[in-house]
Amino acid sequence: LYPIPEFDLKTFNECIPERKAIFDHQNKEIAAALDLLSEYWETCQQTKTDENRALAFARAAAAIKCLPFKATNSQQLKGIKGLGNGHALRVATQILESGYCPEVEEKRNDKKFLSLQIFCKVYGVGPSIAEKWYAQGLRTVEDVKKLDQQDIANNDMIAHGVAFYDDLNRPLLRAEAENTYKYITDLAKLILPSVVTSMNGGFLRGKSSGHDLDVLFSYPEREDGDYGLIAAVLDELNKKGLVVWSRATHTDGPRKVIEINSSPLSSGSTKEHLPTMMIIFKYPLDDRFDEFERRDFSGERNLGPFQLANSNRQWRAVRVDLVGSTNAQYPYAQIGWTGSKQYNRSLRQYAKDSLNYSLSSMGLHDNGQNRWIAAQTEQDVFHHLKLTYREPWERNF
Ligand code: DCP
Ligand code: MG
Repeated sequence: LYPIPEFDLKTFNECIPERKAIFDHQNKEIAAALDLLSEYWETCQQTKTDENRALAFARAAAAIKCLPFKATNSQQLKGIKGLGNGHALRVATQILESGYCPEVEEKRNDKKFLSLQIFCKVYGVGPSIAEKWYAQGLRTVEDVKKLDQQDIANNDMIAHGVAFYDDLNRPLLRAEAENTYKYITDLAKLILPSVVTSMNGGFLRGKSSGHDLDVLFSYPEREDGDYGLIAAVLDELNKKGLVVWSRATHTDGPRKVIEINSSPLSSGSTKEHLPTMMIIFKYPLDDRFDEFERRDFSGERNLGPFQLANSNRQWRAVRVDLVGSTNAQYPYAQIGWTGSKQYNRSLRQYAKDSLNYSLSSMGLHDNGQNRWIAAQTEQDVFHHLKLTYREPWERNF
């Protein structure tokens, strides 16, 4: 009926991580509608079924983002793996036919969803705390700020998330991210000259703004793991008074060296086991670190998050994640921390289903042969996975 030249549905459906999605794809309205439904079910999840709905709509949105043509008729969307022939296709059809999907608009304006959405934008808050706050009668960030800080004071992450809500929800611009990246990696190179660094996450995929800066470090393998590099970088930043808040994960004790015959990786979360430092960082309002880092911040040291947020400050709070990997882990860590989240999911699912491999940010494990597979570069990883290499900006699922 509406044949699409050079689009072969069979090839498109064969292998999902063979697909490409650039940030500026051609079907934004449909993808946005499906992404909203995914966000709705993720935010309002009460049951495992809701969580699965969120995943299904995220998969459907990803399929749409990968289409190499602008859809004009729903006939063109039939039989697409990931989109399916049910609920998501009906939503896509309505958007195509009338530019409007009543279900999407109803959910977008749902009062409870709007509140939960605001709560989930508080750093450190997920669907379960959001639901709890809603049940307590809270509706807005102002309501949360008014909590006599009992509820939030015993979680310093959330306390900072609330206090710096406006700062942390202002998009981080690429120039600001690059500026911060340079400042932090220059410091790291003074500590360990052989360190290799990259700016990963959404910026590497070509986004012009993001919610945080993701910095990945790579260093030679050593018995005691990570040279303490991430902690040493944090120390330096702390000495200069540039850290508002930080929390380390996965830095307890020497990490296991990747070795042949060690136990298979779990195929769960993406960020497992790599030492990570989550930071709320002071970014100079005038974008200039040279003068800024010489300032005396000692007066700010003993202020609580709310006092600090309301003080007369010359900086904006910005989220930075520092992630460490050994040189052997680096190609895998790069893929894991480049994302997108949905791209990683499809890659891991494919590795498991088609090759019986477990893929994570730490490495690739052949479960059949019970061995780890080494890689020097991201290209090697794609080769091991029997996939065509995709550039980071083609991974915007
Ligand atoms: N990641 C993942 N699974 C998660 C969270 C993250 O695979 N649950 C990976 C993919 C992300 C990367 O880590 O691209 C960085 O995480 P961010 O949350 O910073 O996501 P982005 O950088 O992609 O987006 P943003 O612009 O919001 O920072
Ligand atoms: Mg990011």
